[in-house]
Amino acid sequence: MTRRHLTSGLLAVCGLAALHGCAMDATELEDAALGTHQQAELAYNPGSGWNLVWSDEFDGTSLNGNNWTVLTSNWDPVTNNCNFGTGELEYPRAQNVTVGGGKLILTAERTSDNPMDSRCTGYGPRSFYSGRIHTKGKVEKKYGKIAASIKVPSGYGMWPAFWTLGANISSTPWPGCGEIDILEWHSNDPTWMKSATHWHNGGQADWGTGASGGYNLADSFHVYEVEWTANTMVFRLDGRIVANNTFNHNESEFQQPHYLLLNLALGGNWYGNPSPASIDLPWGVKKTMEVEWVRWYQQGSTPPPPTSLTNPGFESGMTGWSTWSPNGTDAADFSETHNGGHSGAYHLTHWTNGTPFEVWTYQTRSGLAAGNYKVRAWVRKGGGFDLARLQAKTCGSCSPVFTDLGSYGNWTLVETPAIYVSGGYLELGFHTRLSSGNSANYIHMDDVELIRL
Ligand SMILES: [Ca+2]
Ligand SMILES: [Ca+2]
Repeated sequence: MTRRHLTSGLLAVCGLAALHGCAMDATELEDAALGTHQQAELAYNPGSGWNLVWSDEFDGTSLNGNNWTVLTSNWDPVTNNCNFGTGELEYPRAQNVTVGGGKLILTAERTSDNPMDSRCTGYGPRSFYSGRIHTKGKVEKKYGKIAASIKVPSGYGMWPAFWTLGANISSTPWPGCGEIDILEWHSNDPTWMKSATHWHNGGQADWGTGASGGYNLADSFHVYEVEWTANTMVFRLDGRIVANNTFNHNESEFQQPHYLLLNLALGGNWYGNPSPASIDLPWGVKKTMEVEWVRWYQQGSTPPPPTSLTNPGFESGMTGWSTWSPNGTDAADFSETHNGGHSGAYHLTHWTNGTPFEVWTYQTRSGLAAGNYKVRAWVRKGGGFDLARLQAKTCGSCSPVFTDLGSYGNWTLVETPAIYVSGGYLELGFHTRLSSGNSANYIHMDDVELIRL
């Protein structure tokens, strides 16, 4: 849906692959009690690791204004142009955007009202009403899987589209804002999902592809999706990856949030600017673009910062902590409740039962930004040890920075000297050693922190 759109010829050159059969058929369920038929919506599984971060299932009886803005003119207030820069023949209006039966319905119809925005008089009146909605300022996200179940209308001049624009379009005009066309349908290739991207590279830059499903896409609902990461976009029709539909990119236009658009255009430059009379939409006939749902998935949850430790308070036992012990005395470290933790119920204990022992209880961190760090922990200690340290080191055999632990009858906050990390890696924890002793020697440790200075 660009203002200067790819021609269908270019799309044809960019890629063609045939699929056979329909990946997902809607299941018709009969509601015998009511004597009606209810159409089940297409199922979709984004795959493991993808979490739903936004969706509109189009339940209820009206469009959710928290998600969408409805256009009511052939002048676009987002891009400040007439007929969307592509010479489209429709005049979007609110009553042609409806929600019902679990679906969004964008309806196109011929009109003799001659609708025309006063800012677009030079283009003449429009010949059709239709629907156009977007999420700008309401739903704007970066990366992820964006998918929708859509049934497109067929016939010459129908131009249904499911696409995105960069959320910075108001300050960085198209194509500098970037555009991802997930689905566009053209009557010349009715079995094709056509996908494209547009950005700025000294001028308008375009990439386009297409995929034939082997069936007229207008025959039913189908799932159209893009999997958009920092470096690639993969376009899928009904869950199938097809040849030549992977866009490799690192352009800044695609490293920022985008918003969604759904619209049913008629005519325009993609069809070679046909006359209104030639559009396959007779008087009194309505054609619809129907959408069962739109969903946006993103990968995993936001990873914790590298300085975040796992189980720093030992409430999950030794989870996240490793033990090194040179002489089989690792029973000297465990999680226990003696005299309670500094916080929570548990803490770590190193203690001697009368035999020589040495224990290094530690956890590792990688991916740390270069810089100085300190380790802090709460400690309680009695008795004498040959060695009792809170320490950190940048490799297993590197010399540590450490603080010798004294005797503390109550929980006491201690910290290591600063250590400079350049390779991103750090080991940190407690190191104790005793050649002989008794059970009166103990160290309790809890609530460990790694701090970047
Ligand atoms: Ca629905
Ligand atoms: Ca604790």
